[in-house]
Amino acid sequence: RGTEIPKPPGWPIIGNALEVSNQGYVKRLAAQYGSIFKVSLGTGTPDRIIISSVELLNEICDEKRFAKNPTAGGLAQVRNLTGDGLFTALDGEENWGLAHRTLMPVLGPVAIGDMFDDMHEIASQMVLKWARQEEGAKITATEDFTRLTLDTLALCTMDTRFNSFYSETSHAFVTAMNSFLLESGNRAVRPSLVTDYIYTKRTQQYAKDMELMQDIAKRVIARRRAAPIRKRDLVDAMIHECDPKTGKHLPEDNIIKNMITFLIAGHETTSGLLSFLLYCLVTHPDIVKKAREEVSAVVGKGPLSSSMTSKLPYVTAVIRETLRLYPTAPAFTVQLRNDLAENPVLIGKEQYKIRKGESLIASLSLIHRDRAVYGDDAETFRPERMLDEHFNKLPRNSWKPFGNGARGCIGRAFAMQESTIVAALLLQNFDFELFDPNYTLEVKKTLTVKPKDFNVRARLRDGLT
Ligand code: MNH
Repeated sequence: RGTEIPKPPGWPIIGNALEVSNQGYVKRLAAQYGSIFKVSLGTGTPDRIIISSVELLNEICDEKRFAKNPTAGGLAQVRNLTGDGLFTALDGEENWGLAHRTLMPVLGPVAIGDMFDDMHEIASQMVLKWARQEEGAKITATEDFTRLTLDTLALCTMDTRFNSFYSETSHAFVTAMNSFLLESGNRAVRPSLVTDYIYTKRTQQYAKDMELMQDIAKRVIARRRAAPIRKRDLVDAMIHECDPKTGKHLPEDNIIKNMITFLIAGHETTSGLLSFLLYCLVTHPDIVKKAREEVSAVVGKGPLSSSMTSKLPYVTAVIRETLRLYPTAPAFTVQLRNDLAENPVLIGKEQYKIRKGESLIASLSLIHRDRAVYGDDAETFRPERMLDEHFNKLPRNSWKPFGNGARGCIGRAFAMQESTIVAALLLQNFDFELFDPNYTLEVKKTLTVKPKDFNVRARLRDGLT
């Protein structure tokens, strides 16, 4: 019963490892083998199944049968640092429930609304920096968005200022994080013997990077313990609140793991989103015109205020459409639930066989371009399709940039508000063009994706600032 999943031929011992270490292998193999295929990373490693259609994604979003599996691929390596923190916790791990219940209220809609002023302040720092640059000068958009999202996350959730806009170089946390994430990705597709015995220098650097991030987190916690400010933010909740269900406090090591989790998960993806958003805008003047009309009508020339962010449906649609074409967390991974009696489970019209222990990777960048749902213009940037009246009618599970269910993104409202503020301010204040008119988009992948070498020029509009 059931159909076996297509699998490209591989080599003895190493399986398809050579192919898989090349960028873009998912797209290439999906074009050849279809919306589900498996690859082997060599003897002793369970096969990876990659899916790229809404029909199959819809099946694996069923939390009764499937659960997040952070023990495969890059995430397994990130666990070296963040362990049972929210993002990398195993399904059902105790501290996940504890942290989830403790932190949901401080990232809910009311709390996010209260963060408006801090978000606006950091966004204004970036606007001023760009406004004070000589007209036509090169703006390294992705780097500045990383400054913005890191500083915003640190200020809003940890009451800490990284002051990244006052430094020419990246913050030490970002440098260590990038080096750590890159190596985590590499370790995931490299035999562990090579990592442990041949690449010893890299392994030492890996340990150093982790230590640096831990030190930064520890310092923030120490400061907050020494001088409690009772700002009801993430750090405050982790230190002082207890879980409403069990009455327990988070253990100290888990607080550190979660702080690092938020510093990483809370800035990298949003920075990528803003970069792709600006790329989509500079390459679509007609869409800039419409979005700007909306911003002019709602915000005008005056300051942006908190209540306006929910009154910009077209800007919201632009953000959603950017996340459809360029989901900056480009994949998530699940496996069959451990407590499931039935094995194998069959999925899809073709009744593909899924066995326990196999990981299923949802390739969002391909799924979000599924023509069965998005039609023949699935590759086109067209925000109209993401206006509420259409968005709310999309088939289930066809737009999943924030992941699925209980393990979906806890920072979704945070990210949406932050990007709405930035998009509105940029549209209000600047005209943009590509720095290099011949720029062609190349996507750079670590664990998240960003446009490679994306730079713009900005011209201040009507002396607004
Ligand atoms: Mn976020 C989980 C995407 C912004 C904190 N996030 C996820 C997942 C996706 C995701 C996808 C699920 C991953 C998986 O199933 O393995 N997140 C995004 C995107 C943006 C984003 C595309 C911005 C755009 N995330 C943010 C922000 C924060 C944050 C901002 C913090 C304020 N995300 C998290 C955390 C988790 C998560 C924490 C883990 C949640 C859990 O498993 O309980």
